[in-house]
Amino acid sequence: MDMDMLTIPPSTCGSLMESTESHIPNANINLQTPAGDAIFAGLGTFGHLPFGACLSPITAHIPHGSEELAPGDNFDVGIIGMPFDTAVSFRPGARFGPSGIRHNSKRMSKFRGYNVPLGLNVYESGQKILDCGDIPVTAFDNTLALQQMEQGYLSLLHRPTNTTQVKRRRGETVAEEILDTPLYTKTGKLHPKMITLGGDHTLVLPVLRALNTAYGPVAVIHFDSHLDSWDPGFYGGEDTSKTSAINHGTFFWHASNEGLIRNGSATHAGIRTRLAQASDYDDDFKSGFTLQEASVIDDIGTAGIVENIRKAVAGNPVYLSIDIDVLDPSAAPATGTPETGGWSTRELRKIIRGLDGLDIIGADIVEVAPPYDTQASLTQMAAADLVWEILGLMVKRGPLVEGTQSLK
Ligand SMILES: [Mn+2]
Repeated sequence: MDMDMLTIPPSTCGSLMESTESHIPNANINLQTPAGDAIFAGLGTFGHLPFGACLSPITAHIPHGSEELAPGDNFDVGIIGMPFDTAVSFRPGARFGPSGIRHNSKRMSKFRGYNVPLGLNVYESGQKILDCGDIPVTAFDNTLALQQMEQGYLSLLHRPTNTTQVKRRRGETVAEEILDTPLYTKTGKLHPKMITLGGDHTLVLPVLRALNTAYGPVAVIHFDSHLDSWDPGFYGGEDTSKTSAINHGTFFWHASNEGLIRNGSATHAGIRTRLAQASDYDDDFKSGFTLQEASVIDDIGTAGIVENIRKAVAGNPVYLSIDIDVLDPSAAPATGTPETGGWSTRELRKIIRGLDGLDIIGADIVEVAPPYDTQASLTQMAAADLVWEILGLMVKRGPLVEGTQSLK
């Protein structure tokens, strides 16, 4: 039997025998076990994290800081679901992604929370990590849904962090000075970090719009088999409307045109899509991206891919976006637009850990569509494990203070 399945520690046997002293049968049974919930029990937050009422109620017009935030839980790192999937081109179903990823994160808990490669237990880091639930998103009006996602994200992003004191960093080492203000933020304040559970990939546009209010344009690391920077004139349908122009293949085009991405600091990895024409790569380059195809892993390995990514985003606040279809369909079949020839979960997890030390200020895992998953929930399990790795990176790095670039 796996030790983490124990619900009642052996020491409570004595209490059982003494229960006749109480009027309530078995009153002395200790329900506060070392393992917390049994790993298969619980209400279904990500990794048995506490639920926080961080979204309730959602306030309006937060970007410019003029309004008081509604009462709610403050946190350092939050998990937030965006069950939105009405802007996909092929298979819908990612609206069930947030609940599916949470369900398949059940084996993550404080009791077995130590991440060996990263060398920490996120549950014991001192940072407050909450599962903030899902942003309410309509399935009937994409324009409204985008506004809901942006507003929900803003209301989380502009909450005070739970941690208020931070240490100045010098490169990869931590020195002792205490800083009053983080240098990256437009607001002069610390902002909590969020990991978004998608949802289709379109949600990155409202997220980047929201992040812009705290950080300005950010660097982007994008793992995907597709470019997602297609011109909506081409990819928005024959009679492109304002609504149809924003979809899961065009959101980076919009983000680039809206100035949400730092020039020359965005990078795709894992690309292997068919193109409409060879010049699609040139258009993508104009959107500010560098690119590594999936197959280069055979030539330069995970280390080479990590090195190129780190070079692309060096010294910038980084947004990390993972389309689950970057994985090979053998590892992650349950996604909207699967492409063969992708990476293994081992390779991708190794690459993600290679981002240790970067200032990842937000991340997502998207396009997980549980209706197409295997009986063993392969895709959702892979997604949950990727969230776990990102959580480790964010907690290990700590609150965003000052990048290596500003110390050169
Ligand atoms: Mn994508």
